[in-house]
Amino acid sequence: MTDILNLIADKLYEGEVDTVTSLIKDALQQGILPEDILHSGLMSGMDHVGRDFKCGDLYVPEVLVAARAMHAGMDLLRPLLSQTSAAYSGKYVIGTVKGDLHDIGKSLVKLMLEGAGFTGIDLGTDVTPEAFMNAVRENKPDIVAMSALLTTTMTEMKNIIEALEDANLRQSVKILVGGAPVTQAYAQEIGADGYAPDAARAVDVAQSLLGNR
Ligand code: B1M
Repeated sequence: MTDILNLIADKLYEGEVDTVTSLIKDALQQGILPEDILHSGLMSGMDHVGRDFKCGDLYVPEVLVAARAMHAGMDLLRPLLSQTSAAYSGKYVIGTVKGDLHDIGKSLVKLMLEGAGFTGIDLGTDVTPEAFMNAVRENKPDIVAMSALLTTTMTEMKNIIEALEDANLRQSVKILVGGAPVTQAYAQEIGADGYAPDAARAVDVAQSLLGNR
């Protein structure tokens, strides 16, 4: 089992979209759980990409093709991971904040929320405070979930909370924040209701914010 998962991680690192998808199909046929393929295959490959990007061994174009392979893999796993018999948990609006194009972590949070019985709207990346505010007004979600991956964009989360306050919409939603540079202390400082370090814990925090557990 670990051989094929390691191979998925390696091929994701190399950005080989077709090989990644065909290996995932093989792994599923071998009875490997979608959760294991996600964590020990795709996410492990993406971690390797992140490490090498940080130290300058990989550049943006290579990271982009790896991200494309990650998305292709997640697209294959999505129907399996979001198959749920969970009762309805609540409604979310999710997005990556203005100026930030990173969408993999946000998409994972969305996937896990759906697997836990949440439904909602994905506003995508580079989402302005106005777009968050309009989405809250139109869709009346229980939770606004924001992701930021850059230290320069995480400050947008505060702007979104302020925009919701100014529009008298803040009290109607719970605000959940996350992303690599975000911390519990930062979440408290900007007045968010909850913080989660990863997608699985985002679901736990969302459930507890809504009093579901
Ligand atoms: Co960029 N990038 N990137 N990048 N990129 C990082 C984030 C960086 C840490 C790399 C590094 O230097 N070490 C660094 C940020 C440094 C900082 O500010 N602290 C960085 C930089 C600098 C940049 C550019 C500025 C590079 C440049 O152009 N010179 C540029 C900015 C573009 C922009 O957004 N305006 C840039 C561009 C890109 C790509 C476009 C090439 C690509 C994104 C492609 C895409 O998303 N479609 C990219 C990528 C892929 C990365 C790394 C390598 C991987 C991010 C990722 O997808 N990880 C990243 C390095 C790293 O993280 N190690 C890096 C996998 C994903 C599953 O993890 O998104 O962290 P993550 O999500 C986690 C948790 O954070 C959490 O749950 C997930 C796990 O379960 N989480 C939440 C996320 N959102 C949450 C929300 C929640 C709760 C939990 O509640 C709502």
